[in-house]
Amino acid sequence: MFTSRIYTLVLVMKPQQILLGMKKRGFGAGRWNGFGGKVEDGESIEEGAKRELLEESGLTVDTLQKIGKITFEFVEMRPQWFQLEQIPFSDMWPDDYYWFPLMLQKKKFHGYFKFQGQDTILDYTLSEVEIV
Ligand code: S76
Repeated sequence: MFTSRIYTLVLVMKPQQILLGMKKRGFGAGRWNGFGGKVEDGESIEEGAKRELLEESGLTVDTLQKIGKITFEFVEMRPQWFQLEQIPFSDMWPDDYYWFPLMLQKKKFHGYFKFQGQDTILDYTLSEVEIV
């Protein structure tokens, strides 16, 4: 088995655009991503999400919508607006290709992705849910 750790991922949307940030170093470097990170001791998931959003994008928000929960398993991690028709999937985490369409359709979902390294999805499940 594996020990799990809770991370947040915040996607900021306008009607026709999504805000992504290019990860500069470390895990996921070179890929466009939402904003987020580890939830710290003593903070709620939503507090952690808002803190990371502020640290990484400079944005503050009053409310966040829960859109999904994904479990990732790894065998062994300059904000920019994008048109929704021009999301740079080839320079993002490969799982995003699967769950972004659900997010863009305002669907809620549960996913599981098993990775080998940072590029290869060995297994995955993805399903729509009523309650995240
Ligand atoms: O969209 C994603 N953001 C991450 O930080 C990691 N996907 C992902 N997959 C491992």
